[in-house]
Amino acid sequence: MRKFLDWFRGTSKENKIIFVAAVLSVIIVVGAIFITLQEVGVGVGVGNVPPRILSVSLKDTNENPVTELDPFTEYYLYVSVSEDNTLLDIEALKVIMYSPQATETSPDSEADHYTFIYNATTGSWIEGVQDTIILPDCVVPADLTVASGTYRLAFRLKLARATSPIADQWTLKVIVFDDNGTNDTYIMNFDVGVYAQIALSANQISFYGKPGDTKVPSSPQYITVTVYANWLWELLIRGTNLTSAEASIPVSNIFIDDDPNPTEATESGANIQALTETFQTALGQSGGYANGLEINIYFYIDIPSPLPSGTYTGKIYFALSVG
Ligand SMILES: [Ca+2]
Ligand SMILES: [Ca+2]
Ligand SMILES: [Ca+2]
Repeated sequence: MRKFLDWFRGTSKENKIIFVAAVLSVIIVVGAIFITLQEVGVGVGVGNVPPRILSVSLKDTNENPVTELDPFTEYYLYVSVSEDNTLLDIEALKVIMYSPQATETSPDSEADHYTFIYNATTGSWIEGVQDTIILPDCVVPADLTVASGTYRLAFRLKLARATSPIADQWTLKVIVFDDNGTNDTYIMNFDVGVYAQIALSANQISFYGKPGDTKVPSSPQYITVTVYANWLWELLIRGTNLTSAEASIPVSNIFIDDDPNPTEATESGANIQALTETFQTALGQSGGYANGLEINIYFYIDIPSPLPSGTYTGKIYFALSVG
């Protein structure tokens, strides 16, 4: 130490300045503050610090945290960010959500992959799947001159594939980019709840015939059942007896088929099937994820004999069993 001090005292002013500058250089590395000595003046530059994601949370519109999202329902994704170069340095937020059937880089699709981007330069939100961002409910920090803030993405999934916490889940990845080419990433998981819906092409069919007629086709000849389901599904059907003031036709006289020929020698597809008063699977129709799958169901009736003339009415119910 003494040797060092002796050397310090004995050096010229010029050498001392260089020595001090060298000490400041050490501080530069630690504090990331660049200080340069230029003859008599001192210049100061501020370096970039990467943004940092402090927290990410999924909430419903009542602000309750959620771990399972229902399709076609609005949710909020909160992303809290700190940025020592102030929020003005934040360039973009990218949010990617993908199912276990996809990867981060898969193309966007209603079933498996959603991308949301906030572009801070233009102040715009961009959605990869149409009609998924709920713009009026998105929020960005009002003051960008501070070191931290929270962004809120308001969004809805469409017919996203259902998952369960005991199997594979959806992945949610948030990446925050600053204007200096650095970023921070946050990954979490969530589930998508089961969703099922069917639509019928008509809400009424009719038959016309006389006692003893068999396999009389309906008008319209078939009903198209459109299936929307994000999980394993089964199409169910049941009916009621058709009744008039004087008599009734048993529900088992009504038949369904998946082709327009009820009497062919070699049945195609599913076999013609009599309806019952309790739900049963319709023509073996079942499957996995279905987004608008159309199933045509042809109807026929055997008209008993003898039977009083008149109008007989009843109901046929369709249901989707999911799970
Ligand atoms: Ca920065
Ligand atoms: Ca047939
Ligand atoms: Ca058939």
